Amino acid sequence: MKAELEAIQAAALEALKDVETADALESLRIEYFGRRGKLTDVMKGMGQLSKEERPVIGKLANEVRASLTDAFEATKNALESEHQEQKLKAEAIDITLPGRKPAYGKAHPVMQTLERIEAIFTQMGFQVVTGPEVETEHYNFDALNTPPDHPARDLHDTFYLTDGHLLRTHNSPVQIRVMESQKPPVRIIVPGKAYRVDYDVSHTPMFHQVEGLLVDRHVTFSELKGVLVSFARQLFGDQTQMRFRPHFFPFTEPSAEMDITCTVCRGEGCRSCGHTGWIEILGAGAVDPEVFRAGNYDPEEVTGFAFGMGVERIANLQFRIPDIRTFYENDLRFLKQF
Ligand code: 2U9
Repeated sequence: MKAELEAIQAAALEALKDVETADALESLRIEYFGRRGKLTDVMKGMGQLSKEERPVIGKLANEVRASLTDAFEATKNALESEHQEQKLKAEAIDITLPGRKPAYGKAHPVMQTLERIEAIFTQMGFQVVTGPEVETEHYNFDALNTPPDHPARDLHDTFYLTDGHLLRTHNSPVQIRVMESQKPPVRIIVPGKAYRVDYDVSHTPMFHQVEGLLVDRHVTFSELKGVLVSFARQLFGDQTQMRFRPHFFPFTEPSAEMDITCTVCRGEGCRSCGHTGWIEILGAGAVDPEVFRAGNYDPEEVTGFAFGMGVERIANLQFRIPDIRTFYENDLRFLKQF
């Protein structure tokens, strides 16, 4: 039996040398240590040994078992660390490879124009204020001296929501809100989105406006002209000429529209300017006393001026796009050009 144990030990150690996988190791383990394994069989036969032999062989059997258990454990560890090493090798990252370039985005052309407009007015001391796009009829129309039968209130022009709410048709409600919450003097611009039921080559249902409001004691119309002339020269260049034409808005009195010499023909007359040499860029006027009252300002104490411009329209003078709806089709081939 001693010889048998030694043979088993030698055979097992020899077989372990050839083991290359965890599965093969497990099969070998079962072959020797399993319920019907070779070592197990010998151990079972111990009962037939004589009293004298039993402790001697028993000791040897235990030693063989312990040494084989150690050898199996060592092989298992060796296989595991080899597997781990191979895995690390396969997953190795070549840090010398050049990285992937991130896809850089940039501001939408309308935002580029909006930012230029903002920069000019903030440099003149105007503060940027924003407000809600969902408004009430009060802030969008009533407070701005727009009569109940004014065509702007028409269902065909205004997006009405429920409960007397609507999508603001201009940014002017924000100025009313500022007047309600802040004492004069006020010098603000209001950039943001406005909404009108309109869709053609020069109108989209959502568009951007920059409106402005300046209120103080003794503000005059000539200061309004000074601010707007300075603005237009900075945006369109020093050679640009301007003219003011009388106009009507419910919220300003007197009111005017400002034209600049056509950016395409420089005033010669062309298709872009309808052969007039002039292009309208904004509306403006002295704040109507009724509007001051709606904002809780006393028209006997303060005067002021306001102006408003459509950002897409101004962006288009810069970029000359035949159809401004293309601004909002999200075609990257179009947007990447700016
Ligand atoms: C208050 C008082 C007065 C805002 C003004 C305009 C003139 C104007 C248009 C330009 C092109 C709108 O985008 S557009 O269609 N706007 O011409 N807006 S004065 O007047 C105000 C606003 C608020 C409290």
